[in-house]
Amino acid sequence: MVTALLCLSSAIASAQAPFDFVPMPASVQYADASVSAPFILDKNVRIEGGEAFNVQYLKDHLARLFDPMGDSWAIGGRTISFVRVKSFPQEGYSLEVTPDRILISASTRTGEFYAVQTLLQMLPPQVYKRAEGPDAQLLRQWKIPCVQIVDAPRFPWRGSMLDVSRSFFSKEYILRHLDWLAYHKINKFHWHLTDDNGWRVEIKKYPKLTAVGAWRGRGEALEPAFNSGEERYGGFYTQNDIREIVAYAADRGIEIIPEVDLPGHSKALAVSYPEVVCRHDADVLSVQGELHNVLCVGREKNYAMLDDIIKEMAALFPSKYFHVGVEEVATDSWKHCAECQKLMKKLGYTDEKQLLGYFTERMEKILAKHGKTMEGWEDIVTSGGDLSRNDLVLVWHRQNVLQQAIDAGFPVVTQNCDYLYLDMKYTPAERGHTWASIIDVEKIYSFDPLQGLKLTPEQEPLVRGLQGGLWTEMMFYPPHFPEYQMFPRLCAVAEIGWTPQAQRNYRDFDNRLSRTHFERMRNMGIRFRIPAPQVDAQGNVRSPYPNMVVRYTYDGTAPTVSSPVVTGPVVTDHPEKLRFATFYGDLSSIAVEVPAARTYRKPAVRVETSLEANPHYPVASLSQYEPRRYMRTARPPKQGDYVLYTFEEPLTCQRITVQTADPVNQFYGVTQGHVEVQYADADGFERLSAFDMYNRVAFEPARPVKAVKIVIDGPCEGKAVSIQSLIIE
Ligand code: TNX
Repeated sequence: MVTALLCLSSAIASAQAPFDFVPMPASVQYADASVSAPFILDKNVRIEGGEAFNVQYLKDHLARLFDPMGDSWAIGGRTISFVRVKSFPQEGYSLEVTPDRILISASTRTGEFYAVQTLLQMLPPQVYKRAEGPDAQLLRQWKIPCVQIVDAPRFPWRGSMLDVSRSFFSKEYILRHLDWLAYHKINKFHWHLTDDNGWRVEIKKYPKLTAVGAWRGRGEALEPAFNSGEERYGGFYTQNDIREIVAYAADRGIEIIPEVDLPGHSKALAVSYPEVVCRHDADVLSVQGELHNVLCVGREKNYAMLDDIIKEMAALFPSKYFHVGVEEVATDSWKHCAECQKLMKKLGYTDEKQLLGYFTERMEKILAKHGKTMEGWEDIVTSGGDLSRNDLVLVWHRQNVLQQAIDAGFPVVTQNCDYLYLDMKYTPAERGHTWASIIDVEKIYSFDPLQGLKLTPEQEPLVRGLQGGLWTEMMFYPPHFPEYQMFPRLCAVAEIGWTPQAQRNYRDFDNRLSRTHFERMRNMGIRFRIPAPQVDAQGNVRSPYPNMVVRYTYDGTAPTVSSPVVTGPVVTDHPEKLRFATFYGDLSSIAVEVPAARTYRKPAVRVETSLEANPHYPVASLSQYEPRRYMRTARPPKQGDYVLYTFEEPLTCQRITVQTADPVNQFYGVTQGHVEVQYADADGFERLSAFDMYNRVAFEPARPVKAVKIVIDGPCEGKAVSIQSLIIE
């Protein structure tokens, strides 16, 4: 009897107030809990009204909490009632919880959908978990304290950009991503579908775009890139996939804006249909080092082809906007092309850059013909084209560029690279780009799209909002890195876009994340980033959050879920081998060390190589042991090439790490090669292992070492290979 009672009471849980909403609604007013009874949600609550999809979505989620026996939602006195009230703004709603009724009012199905999202955040986090089989822990009921929420977003544009060219993401992954956006009331998905390293959208009239342009690897038209390896790598979305994805998004209040990046970033298009690029053999490289990736603006047939492509895509994407890129174009390519020069003369232009303006004007017209308004990166403004002020400008540089675009009269969305580039590192020790900034959660949260701007009242509505952007050059490892880079930073994007500025507070946001939202995301299946523990020089360790533990190892390996938890002082004679990581269930942070416990040695070394070095990155860098200096070759390496490090004195040490790829971007590593060692007491070289996925070989020499040799075994990725100084402990 007693046991039964205990079970029962533990199954009746109660939400804590305040609720940990993310993003925080504009207005939340709790009723006095001492006088008003809570609303009791159980399987007997009836749902009244509501748009069919929203009701089903709510029911599907509630079925993860309550036993869905029969059609029990149809009986009982308490209700969740949806009503349509015209006066609400487009995405706004109110949600009123009283003891007998949850009343949701909105003017649109999207407003209703967002009210449902807010309601889900009043429920336990397992509402986000697809309950699989008998392990589903069902509740008997859940008490929701009475509250009144009146809510609408601060900005109409709250977006996520995903580059699916550099890394490919399956249809299933995109659908999951859309779910995650919807849970955060993010309403735009900017789908960067094409770039130099892969064309990802089926175009019936030009089948080679995906037969050829969607694949890279050895022997493919597109070379291996970003550690995708020798094997064929890639993929694309069929038009049916796209229809399915677009409809799935629309149900969840998300508009998908396709991007075809033109006229630069077009290597994948150019390898599929080589006639689209200028005919010349000058070595004009794009910022990313691509050759021949710019469409010929003087070739009239290109516009007919782009018209065909846009026609097919315009039919797939109901969005009013269509993004045509226009950034980072190596316009010098047009300098060496007879057709482009002829066009320049005809138009009376004196600078190739003006041709970019001409191209954007042409694209605007083609898009208009297919019912679309042009969207482009900020470069559409600076290109000098005579453009409609309906065109939407996506600014990726800083606030001064946003101001310029606004002053020129364009509506704008910011993806400010200092705050909203989700491919940047969170902290210096983590993986990611650094060229724009290092962006931890607090920094992104601190951003206000209006900061630094001087706007007249008429200009203010031109700022449509913001989006976080994930470029995917660096996603190949570690596993789940895209999610790591996106979350929780996208939670901050959601709140910046939704919550009134005056109500935003980072400490409060961080508390909401750690108290509840991390658990929600875990149930959503997001492998989000966990911050590393703080470790000081004395070996004192602190977990970043009270509900996360720190695990450790003694042997220099990264801690795993089965490593011991730090509960008191960790005693060891070898502090240099200690590694710590924060764990939240099976999600873990990067591993960190006791600062300065490892000592690095810099023995005199002579370096010779068969490789020709780029003069800016000389081989001499390799004897200097400076972490930021490295050697880069002038040409791709060939089989048999080598780099030989010979120590002046036989070297006794614990460990040598041979690290290739550049230390800044981790590009251009040795992907096919191995390391050999010559011991001081031996004549020949002994073969060690091949380079791993991190383009690295580490070994612990048992005897004094005379020399270390890198040997290239086959073609490597990219146009060069980068080699760092040895790391010696
Ligand atoms: C710049 S921002 C790019 C992308 C890169 C990104 C890497 C922009 C419009 N172009 O092509 O992937 O930097 O951070």
